[in-house]
Amino acid sequence: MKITDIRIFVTCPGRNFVTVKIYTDEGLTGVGDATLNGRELAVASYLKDHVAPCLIGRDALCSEDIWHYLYRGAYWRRGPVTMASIAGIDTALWDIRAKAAGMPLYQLLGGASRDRVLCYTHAQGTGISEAVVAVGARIDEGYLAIRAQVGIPGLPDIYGTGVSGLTNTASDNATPREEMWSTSKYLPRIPRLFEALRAAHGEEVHLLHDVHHRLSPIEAARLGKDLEPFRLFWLEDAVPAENQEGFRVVRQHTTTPLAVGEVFNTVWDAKLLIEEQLIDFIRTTCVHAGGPTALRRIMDFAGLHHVRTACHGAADMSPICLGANLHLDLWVPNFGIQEYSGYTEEMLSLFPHAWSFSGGYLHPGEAHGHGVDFDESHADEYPYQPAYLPVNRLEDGTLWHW
Ligand code: KDG
Ligand code: MG
Repeated sequence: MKITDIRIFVTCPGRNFVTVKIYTDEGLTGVGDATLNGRELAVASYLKDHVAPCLIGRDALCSEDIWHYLYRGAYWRRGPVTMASIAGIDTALWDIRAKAAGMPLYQLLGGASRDRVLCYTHAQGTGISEAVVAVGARIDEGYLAIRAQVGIPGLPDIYGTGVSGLTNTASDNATPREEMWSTSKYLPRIPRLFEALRAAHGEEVHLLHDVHHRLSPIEAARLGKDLEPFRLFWLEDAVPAENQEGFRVVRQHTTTPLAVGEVFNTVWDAKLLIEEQLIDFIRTTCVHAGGPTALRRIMDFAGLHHVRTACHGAADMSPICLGANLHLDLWVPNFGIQEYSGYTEEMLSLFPHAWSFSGGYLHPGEAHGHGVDFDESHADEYPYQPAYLPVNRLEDGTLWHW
């Protein structure tokens, strides 16, 4: 089955998505997500100018060889642009393989290890009482696991509490919005949030929190310790993740479970974290970690070391990424949880999908392939819009981790 064409679409149905579509001489097509929030056009150029021309005429069923051709063949390995590009191609090729086999992708991976996939969603508030109400509303919608974020008095809107990070942020002037950060204001606030959440909603609901890489190891250790009475499902991205050794300090001091890895591109970024069992959940996801070929290797490696999976699933990865993740989630023996922050109707109309949500769980559906399509006939209605993630500064102006 020969690859006859590869087209790259950058569309903005509310936020920018990069979509790869591969066509074959047997009429089968496959789609993959290659979105890299804030750097979409770099990935689109990498794919259009450097990848697609080298793949025309190759066997669409040789996805393993094509993966290594793109990874080793570039000489310049790893990095978010390269790995999102490889992911777009690899996800589309797995879609084609599963359609050719006449089965949903999870069946090719080894079949279902569970009936359904536990997911978590987001809830937030500017104040603690608002966050308590927001978590309650999510519980009423059927969610069993909820990530809670809250604003900090004295700071304007911070990560996870308002529009930041969830929508395009710079369509007006195409420069990143600036936020403000204070660790000393943040640290005492978060235990109060979870104390209020447990008091209002009881012990059963799974509660999660995302630090978004902002603390030093010893500060993260302190926060983990302070949160122990509230039994979090996890504390996410407690320290900047490129400092793998930093997790040793956090781990020594707290029994709060730790999750990390949404910014990782390969298993090398998490090798020490996994081998030393410094984390409980690995957050690598299809689009940023090189597609199903690479992600399932990371998942297996994590399984050997008692680390569970927790694919990143914010809305800045397209519905194709979520669809592909769900097949891996249904199969992987060491599954933990799947992030699911939802999509607008407009987004879903461009990406018809077979997955479903019910009672706090997702299922990828039984459509052949990964079950998510791309309606290219409407692509022109959603042109790319310049947009960036925010940047973050301390109160004195020092640039900080966002
Ligand atoms: O593009 C960045 C977002 O995907 C990220 O900020 C979301 O941290 C995030 C999460 O846990 O979903
Ligand atoms: Mg996160």
